[in-house]
Amino acid sequence: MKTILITGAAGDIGTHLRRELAGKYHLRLSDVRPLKPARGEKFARADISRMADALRITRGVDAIVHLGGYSVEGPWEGILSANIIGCYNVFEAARRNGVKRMLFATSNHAVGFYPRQQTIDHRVYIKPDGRYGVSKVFGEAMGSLYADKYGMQVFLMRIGNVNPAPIDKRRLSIWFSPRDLAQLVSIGIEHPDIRFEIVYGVSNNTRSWYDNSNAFRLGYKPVDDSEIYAAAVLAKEKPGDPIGERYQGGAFTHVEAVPNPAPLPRAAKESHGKAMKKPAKKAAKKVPKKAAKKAK
Ligand code: 15L
Repeated sequence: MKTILITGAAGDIGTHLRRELAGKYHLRLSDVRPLKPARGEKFARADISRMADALRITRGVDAIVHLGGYSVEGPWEGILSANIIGCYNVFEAARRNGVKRMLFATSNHAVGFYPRQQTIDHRVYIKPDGRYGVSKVFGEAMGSLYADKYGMQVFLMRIGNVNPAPIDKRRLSIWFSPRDLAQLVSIGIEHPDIRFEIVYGVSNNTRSWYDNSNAFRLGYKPVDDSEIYAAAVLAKEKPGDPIGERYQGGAFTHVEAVPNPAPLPRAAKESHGKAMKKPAKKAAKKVPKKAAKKAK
């Protein structure tokens, strides 16, 4: 049985993946947050923005499913540390530890500025829709470099939205059911001929914006289609967000319009769901000059 490291294992995708892959692989998990491992799993708490941590968690594994990082649009500092420095560290640590195969969770937001009328495949030019999208493009570039320069076998999954069911109109086009996620990840781990591949991490959605022929060529046969949820989802859909409606990336395309993308404009918050509702960190309280002098 292969040993697989899942970074960011405490997140939504990691949680679904652990359940779906249980018993199929020896699962090593890492996250910056605490996590209670299930039977057969091993957990190591790690901050991937530190190279020493990245080296520690990538030792002795057959493949890595790199999910760890900042998972929505947000302040540059957070994205820089988790998705640029952290992503670099995971690839580089994997190389130093001789890990042959890397599955990287890139995102639909690496190409989110394509209009919804256009069907795109794995060969289109990148069109990131924010800082987060740019960070995912960075990960894709790392994959390309490490495949070409070091012979790492790299499988890039441009993931849509993983959920037990699609949550809004946009997600009807990019929904990725947990069992289809597990199938695609298994192909990324097992396929004998992976060198460098880009695939879309989505189910077999009738309303899809993707030509996922590269995944199908590698044997992916998604079993779910969001269409069975369409009537219920559309009945609940709130109107509004004309800019987001134009592009595949939805509101991610216009949160850049504000000086600091968190907090977000109302429309963006509504169409991004829970993850983007996190309030921005409050600015540190100013210490009055007198008190500051006293403290010295
Ligand atoms: C992503 O890349 C995010 O990680 C996820 O939280 C969702 O927001 C998803 O995209 C989406 O586009 O729905």
